[in-house]
This record gives sequence, structure tokens and C-alpha cells, in this order.
Amino acid sequence: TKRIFSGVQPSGTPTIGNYIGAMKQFTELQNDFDAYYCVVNEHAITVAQDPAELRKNTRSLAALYIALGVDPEKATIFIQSQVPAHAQAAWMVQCLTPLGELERMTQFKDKSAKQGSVSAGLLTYPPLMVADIILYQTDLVPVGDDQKQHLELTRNFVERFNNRFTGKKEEGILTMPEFYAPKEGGRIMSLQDPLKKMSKSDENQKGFVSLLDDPKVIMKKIKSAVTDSSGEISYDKENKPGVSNLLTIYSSMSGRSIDDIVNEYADAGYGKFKQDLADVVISVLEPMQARYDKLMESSELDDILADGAKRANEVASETLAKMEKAIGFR
Ligand code: AQP
Repeated sequence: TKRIFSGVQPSGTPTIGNYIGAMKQFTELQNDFDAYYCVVNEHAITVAQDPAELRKNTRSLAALYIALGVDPEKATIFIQSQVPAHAQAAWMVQCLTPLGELERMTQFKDKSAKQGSVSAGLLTYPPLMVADIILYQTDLVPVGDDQKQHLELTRNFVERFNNRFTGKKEEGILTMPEFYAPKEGGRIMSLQDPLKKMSKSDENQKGFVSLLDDPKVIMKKIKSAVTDSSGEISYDKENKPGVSNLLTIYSSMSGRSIDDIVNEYADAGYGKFKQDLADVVISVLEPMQARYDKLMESSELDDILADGAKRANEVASETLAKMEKAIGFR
């Protein structure tokens, strides 16, 4: 069976953007792939995190994976820092990656521009992501559009590493991964600024719906989403970015096509459309939140994570050993 790997940073509570762009695919793909879903807490510390918050968000994110339908019997769920191979492989990746490639990354440029003091880790975030992916000999990486550039970097690395360290007759040491994003919803925009990506660490809480928002809060946030003054419900990303974003969310959360939704609301106003959209979002999140609450109270979660770390360590250390041998450490 083919492998998939993906991760989410515990840098806050995931938003419906994270869900639509990536996490929703986790449950859909776990039946056909050998799946590894990681809580990437080492990535989260590339920007400042409060230790108590980080600890809480890490556990909470693992519970959310399961609450949204990841089955620990089928998929391996684990915390990145509990598998030391990630940091070890990342060092080798860093040493084999030209600085210029990292300085060109859009996410680095965006995030460093927002910060007074930039950590070296923010720059070397992509090599850590390369390590995450290659350690599991990953075939497919379900992530949102914003991670596409990092995946390209991963593919370049794999090619370079295999070329350099593998004799031509041998099979490549590392597997070449493919990018996998949903057709629609690879980039959900902020509810307050439809030209900006929805982000869980956005200071403006009204810009996103988090997976743990209360139904009343969800209703309020969606009702106050920025649209336009035309009053017409149609999909036009250029001229109607706000409404188009809401249509994408509606479509992804309901499984209905955008055309179908546009037809239904042809004569309706924004008020009715937003109200129904909020109901759709709530109908998906409410049962998930109930499962989440139960999990957080039980010790089951700790057992699942201990088992996940064990399984992940087994696979990751095998690849790490191959890399170390190739490089000359063994
Ligand atoms: N707005 C988005 N639309 C669709 N997919 C998205 N993803 C992120 N934002 C959107 C995808 O969600 C997965 C997890 O993201 P991450 O935690 O690794 O970090 P990120 O990409 O930096 O996401 P955020 O929400 O913007 O986090 P912060 O605020 O901490 O930087 C990834 O697959 C990502 O593509």
C-alpha cells in the first residue's frame, strides 16, 4: 500500500480553512493508504509559543484528528517531537539545501515580514517538513495550496539526494512524494479580508471559524463576514472574492456543487445565504465537538498517542538509518 503523510501545527485551534484544505482529506484517504498524521509541534515553535498553550494545543489537535474521523486503527497519529528522527533528518536536509532556496519561500517571506525578530527556525522550517515527508517514504501529501511550494522543495531534495547518494543501478533511497489538494478549497480566505488567507493564528478572531467555536459564535462570525454591496450570489473570485469564498466553504462543507448552491440562492439575499451556510458549518462541527469533548476527558487519547509514536519511530528510524549510511555517519 502507498503511504500518505500530513501534519498540522498546534499553533492555535485549527480553522475551517485547515479542515477544508487538509484535514477533511485525512479521513477520506485513510482507507486507501497507509496514513501517518502528525501534530507538528516542532514546526509550531518557529514562531513564539507560550509553553502551556503549546502543550494544550498539541493534545487538543490530536483529539481533533480523531474527532473528525481519523481512525487510530487505520492511521498512525503521533506527535512530531516524540519521534527524534524528524529533527535528526532535518539537520541532514538543511546541510544539503542551498540557502537561496529557503530565502525564496513565500511563507518565510510573509511570516518574517510580520515579525520584529525572526528565528533561524522560520527559515529552516521547509527542511524540517522535507524530513517529515521523506522519513515515511511518503507517496502522497494532502495539504492546502500554501504548502505547495514546500512540497516542490521536497521533490527537488529527493531528486538531489537520490542522484547524489545512490549508485545508478540501485533503487532511490527516498520516495518521490506527490502533492494532493482538494479541487476547491485549497485556499480558504479570511472572513474579514477575502484577499488574505484564513489562518488559525490571525489576531482578528472574526477572520476565521475555529473547529471548536461555539455554534452561536460560528453564526455570528459568518453573519459578519465581509462580502460586497451588489447583493447578488454568484461565483466570481476576481470581482466577488468574499461571496466566492463563502460559496467554496458552503460547497466543501455540504458536498454540494457550487453551481447547485448558486442556483438555490439566485433570488435570496446575503442574510438568508449566510444563515444557511452557518447552519451547514454547525451541522458538521457540532457532532465533531461532542466526540472531541469525550476524548479530552479520557485516557484513551494518551494510549493512542503512545502507540502512534511507537509505530512512527519504527518506520522513521529505518529511513534515518539509510540516510545516515548514505551520508557517511555509519
Ligand atoms: N486558508 C487555508 N485554506 C486551505 N488550507 C489551509 N491550510 C492552512 N490554511 C489554509 C492547510 O492546513 C494545513 C495545516 O496548516 P499548518 O498548521 O501546517 O500551517 P499553515 O499552513 O501556516 O496554516 P495556518 O492556519 O495559517 O497556521 P498559522 O496561522 O499558524 O500559520 C496545511 O495543509 C495547510 O496547507
